Amino acid sequence: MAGDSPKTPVVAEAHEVDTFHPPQKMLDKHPSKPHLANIEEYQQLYKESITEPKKFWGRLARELLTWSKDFETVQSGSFEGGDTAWFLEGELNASYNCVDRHAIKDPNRVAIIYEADEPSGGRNVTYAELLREVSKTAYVLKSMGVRKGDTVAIYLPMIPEALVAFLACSRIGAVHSVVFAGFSSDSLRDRVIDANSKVVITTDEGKRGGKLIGTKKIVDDALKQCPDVSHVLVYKRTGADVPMTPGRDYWWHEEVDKWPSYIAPEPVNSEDPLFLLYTSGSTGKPKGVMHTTGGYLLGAAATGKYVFDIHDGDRYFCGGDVGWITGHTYVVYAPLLLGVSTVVFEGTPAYPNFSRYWDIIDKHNVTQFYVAPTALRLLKRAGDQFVKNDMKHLRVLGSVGEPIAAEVWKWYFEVVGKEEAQIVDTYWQTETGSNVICPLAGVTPTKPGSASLPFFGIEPAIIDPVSGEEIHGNDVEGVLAFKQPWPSMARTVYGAHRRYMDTYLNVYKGYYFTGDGAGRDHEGFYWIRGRVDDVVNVSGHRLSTAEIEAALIEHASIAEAAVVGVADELTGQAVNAFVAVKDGVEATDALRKEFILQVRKSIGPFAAPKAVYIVPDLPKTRSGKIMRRILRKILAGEEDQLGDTSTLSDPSVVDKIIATVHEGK
Ligand code: 6R9
Repeated sequence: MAGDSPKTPVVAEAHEVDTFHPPQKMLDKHPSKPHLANIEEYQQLYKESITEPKKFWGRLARELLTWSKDFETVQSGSFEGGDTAWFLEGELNASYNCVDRHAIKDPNRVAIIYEADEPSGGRNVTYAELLREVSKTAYVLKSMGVRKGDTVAIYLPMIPEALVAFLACSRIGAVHSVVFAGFSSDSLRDRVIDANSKVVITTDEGKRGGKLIGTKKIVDDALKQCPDVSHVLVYKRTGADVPMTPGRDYWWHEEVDKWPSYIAPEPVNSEDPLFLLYTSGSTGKPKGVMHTTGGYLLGAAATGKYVFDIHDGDRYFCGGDVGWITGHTYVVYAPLLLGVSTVVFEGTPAYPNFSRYWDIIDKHNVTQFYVAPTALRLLKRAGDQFVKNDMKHLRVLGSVGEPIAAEVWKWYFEVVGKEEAQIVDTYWQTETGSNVICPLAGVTPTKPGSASLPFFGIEPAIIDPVSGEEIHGNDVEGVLAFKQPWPSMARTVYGAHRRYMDTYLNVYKGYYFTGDGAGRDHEGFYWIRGRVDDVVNVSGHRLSTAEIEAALIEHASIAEAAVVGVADELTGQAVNAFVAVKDGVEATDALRKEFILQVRKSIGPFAAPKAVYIVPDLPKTRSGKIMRRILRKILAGEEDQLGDTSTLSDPSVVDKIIATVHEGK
């Protein structure tokens, strides 16, 4: 396969989809060669990973990670028992694996390429410097009373100190719980309380797209209702004058100055938690997804190596934020575990102009770039004149977080990659820890819009949602599940194991349920269709409609709310809210603005509804269930396909809602 020219259509007839092979030019500029010789080698290894997972993962775990104590049991437990464990007797330390082993070998190698919001403001951090920073910060956390197993909340923008904070926690066996710095104070409060975090790490302010973000102020507001937080560590990013609470708030630069540059890493058990990360599900309350150390790190390292074709000396740039799983696994863990340079970009793709990503790729000779299609849609729309850069070192262009439309895929390949880099559309979730359905760069042929084939150890199943039975063979559609445990799967929802079981493992017995619909085509390629639950995906951000409804209902004027996702050209999906106001409340533009503000305040600006429709009532069944399907159809302009509305308690509300939507308010 490798070596064929790109764009070779190998499928014709009923399936008019082009298949793209790894471009010859990508292989020509390769520093050596891809880790696997060809697709046959993938197939052979894949087979071993499914039929002999213990042999396969035991070998990879010893090859890619450094263990202070070797494991004996590669895997134990089952989906049914909800007790999957990997590398049981093994002990290791995440920060040792990400930092020390590279700092010892090659101290001057660049670990972090920091690209600040202002193009002139960045700097590099070597592995030796990173080791010193991580050690000092680990000491600071210890001095604040953080012990092995304790949780530390991180509310930081995209700066090198975010990575230092992650690694400082893991160095002493503490659990990081990162909260995306776009979340409001209410959301931060809920996550700090749920995770029992006693220490919070933040900045005075953040800087993004030329705008300042009052991170410390948001933390102060959140902590008014978090009496158990004893310490706040504040990194001075902008020098803004922010209030410091004596005895609780400490400046990062003053604290790290007190401690030595080396602290020994604390070995933890493979199954000790590494982090919590909150994500949205179909119910209102976000879930604290828990990942453990050995298995998660192995997933990150293995996908970094094989999916992104990472080699020594590469410069890897993932545009995701460390506040989401993509940033955890592919800004921090995968590149650092493999000892390459990771770009930490503080800004936005549109500042100071739409060339920013491409300028960064040129400036740092980036070899792999990874971003969500929402950013690509924005940049494609801005125009090709912004993509004048050579970017001649690029070998891999990754896509993540939502389906990528074929025309965006082709633009990425042709205009950004100049047909010299391979596109890898990677499907995965917060819960899977690392890529699960994805091509291997340099090896797997791809089709625009398909996430292609399963990663090692992932055995996908397409299930008929009506019968609950697995549908075998190709050319099938259904919901996507996995048949056997893999190392980086989430182990629980923090403090809510029952919820974990009910959401992922009890839906179809013996399977892990993803919550996504998918098809498997005639060649066994997977096509992800999107969520089948009440989760919407706005600009690659995962939001729960129930969570937004709960936020709206907090407003004194709202009686009831129903939120649906609608297709949006730029953001993939957009949030639309229908609200029924209380008696006597008048529908005004000012009120609509207040409702939007309510969501921004309660969750964060990224969850704000794009449209709010104030309607006399919501379409409900006689038992009171809101028929969101009808709202979706109305928004899609499919009013003639509403189906049977006679079961509604008041069918006449439908016409009123249609009139409101047509009016645009
Ligand atoms: C990594 C991440 C997970 C949900 C997932 C699915 C959607 C992710 C995708 C994709 C189509 C892809 N998703 N990658 N859909 N193609 N390549 O995004 O994690 O925030 O937990 O979201 O995102 O719907 O279930 P997370």
